[in-house]
This record gives sequence, C-alpha cells and structure tokens, in this order.
Amino acid sequence: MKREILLNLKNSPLEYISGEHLSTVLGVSRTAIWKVINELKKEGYVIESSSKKGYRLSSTSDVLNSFEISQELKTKTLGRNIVYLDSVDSTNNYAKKAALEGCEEGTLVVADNQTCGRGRLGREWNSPDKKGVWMSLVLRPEISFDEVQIITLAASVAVVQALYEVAQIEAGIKWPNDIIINGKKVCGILVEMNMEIDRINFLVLGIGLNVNQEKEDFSQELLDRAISLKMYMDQNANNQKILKRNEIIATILLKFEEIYDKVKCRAFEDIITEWKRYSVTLGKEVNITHKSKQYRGVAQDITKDGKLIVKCVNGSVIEVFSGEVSVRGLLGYS
Ligand code: BTX
Repeated sequence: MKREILLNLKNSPLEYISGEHLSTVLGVSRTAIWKVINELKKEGYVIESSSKKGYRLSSTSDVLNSFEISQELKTKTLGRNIVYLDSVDSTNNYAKKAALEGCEEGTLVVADNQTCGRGRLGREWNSPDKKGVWMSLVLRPEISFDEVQIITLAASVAVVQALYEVAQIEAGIKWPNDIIINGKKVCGILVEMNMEIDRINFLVLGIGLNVNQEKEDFSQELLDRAISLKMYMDQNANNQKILKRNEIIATILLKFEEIYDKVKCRAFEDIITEWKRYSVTLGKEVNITHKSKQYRGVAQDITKDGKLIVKCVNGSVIEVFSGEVSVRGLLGYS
C-alpha cells in the first residue's frame, strides 16, 4: 500500500490529495492512510499535510531506495537488480561479495552512508549519510587486464555527461579518475577487479559523487580540494535545480550503459575521443608520482588503452598506467 500511496502523491505533484480520496481509491481506512504517510515521512519523504486539503509530496524530497531508482531508470540491463542499503562499510566491498556469489552483470549496490568508503591506494573516501551518491556496479566485460583502465575512462565520461544532463553542470576529467568542477573534486571513481591467470572474472565500478554537502560537511583539509553539486549550484544563482540522487544515479547508469556498449564492441577509440573532450589534463603541465618516482612534464595524449603519455622535462616520453597526477592550476599544484 505504501508504494500505491506514494505513486498517487507523485502523480499529483502540485495538488493536495485528500485522505478521503486515498482511502476510497485504496479501500482502506483514513487512519491506515495517515499511518503510512507517517512511515513515509520517517523514511525521509517531505509530505505537507493539511487537515482540510490532505497530503502533498514536496518536490524537495531526496529519498534514496530501490523503488525510487527503478522509477527513474531507463537502462536495458544496468541497475535492473538493485541492492539498497542504509549504511554499509563500502558499496565496493558489498558488490564484490555479491559478484563472488554470482550476481548478474549490472547489479547496482547503493547506500545512503558508507562507514569505510575507499579511494585508490587505500585512501579514505568521505561518504556522509544522505549527502552523496555512493554506488557500485558489478561488470563482467570481456577485456584483458591491460584494458581495464578503459572502464575508468568510460565511467568518467558517463558521469560528466550525466551531470550536464541533470543539472547543466560542465565538469572536467582529471586523469585518470577525478571529476572536477571549478578546479575541485566532485566525484571519484574506483575500479577494482577479480581475476584469474588469463581473464577477468568481474570488475566492480565504484562511483562516489558529492551531491548535498555544505561547506561544513567537509574537513578543512578536504574543503580546499572538494566540492559538492549543491555547493557549486549555490554559487551559481542561475542554477537552482533541486538535486535528486535517484535521478542522478539513473542518468549516470543510462550514460554509462551507452558507453559500456562501446566497451563491449571494443570501440575504445570512440571512448577515448569522448574522454579527450572533457579532459582537463591534456596539454597541461603535470607532476606524476608513480611507484615513488616523480616525473614532471606535459601531458600530451592518452593511449588507446588509457595510459597517459607525458613528455618529461628531460625530453623523454613516458606512458603512465596509473599513479598520482597533479595538474598545474588544479588541486593545489602551482
Ligand atoms: P582517490 O584515491 O583518487 O581519492 C581519494 C582522496 O580524495 C582522499 O585521499 C581525499 O584527499 C579526497 N577525498 C576523500 N573523500 C572525498 C570526497 N567525498 N570528495 C572529494 N574528495 C575526497 C577516488 O579515490 C575514488 C573514490 C571512490 C569512492 C566510491 S564511493 C562508492 C564506492 N565504494 C567505495 O568504498 N569507494 C567507491
């Protein structure tokens, strides 16, 4: 009954619906309706109640759950199996376990809160409750170990395109896995894999996107380098769209599905071309830290499997598979 009431309220976003009408349509008492409305409120739905007019769902509700995501979803396969969790150590950890137990490709694990969100190289990913999109997708692509980087690049492109579609925000990509707005990190991508000697069993694509944080939600250290969509939009008074994590997730999945189809048919060049359109790294002076070595030079290009090509100050040209990159003028490298 909860879903039916919710659908009725959603179908009438501007008008109040009376308790009497709901009780007639659903064949239950008005007290039963009132109880469910209270449950929905506890789940986080903002419902305006008026003793005379009835109930109206506020457009500011940003409730995350499988039902809400599937209402928005337009994909063929990705996200058709959704695991929603209030809180989890890391959605990547959960997705890995699900993958080991044989879950289907495209299974989405999403949480309101992560207690041990992870970045690359064992770093922490700050994932406060209800403030962001903390999600992981299980993928089983037929690619080799050397080609895994293409998934990170494809996901970066999908996130950038989704942010534009959902909120007309023009984000950039810092190689290999940071999505940047106004020079600050709004999203990070973590791809982890499980493999046998000669093939990949599965990948877990983790995406962490800051959505609703205010300045106070970040530590002083992070504030210098991190931003949320809300913080950005508050600075740009002309962009006042209400952000809904469900809609953002569904749009990322749709954009990623389009580009993942290109991975499947090995159209890597197309993905690279898209990636280059959004890159804030290419053509810039970069500092690379890789396996405790430091390189300085200009990022010239990326290879078709996603390695960064850097012309170093000593004239040599290197290809970097992964590592820490700082780009002059971005995130504190000057
Ligand atoms: P990364 O190693 O590139 O970035 C981690 C670094 O980013 C941290 O050391 C810190 O400086 C900074 N940082 C931490 N939290 C945030 C934040 N919320 N916003 C901006 N900067 C931050 C990036 O790793 C990959 C992150 C993937 C996160 C997703 S969330 C869903 C999935 N589950 C999980 O445990 N990880 C992934």
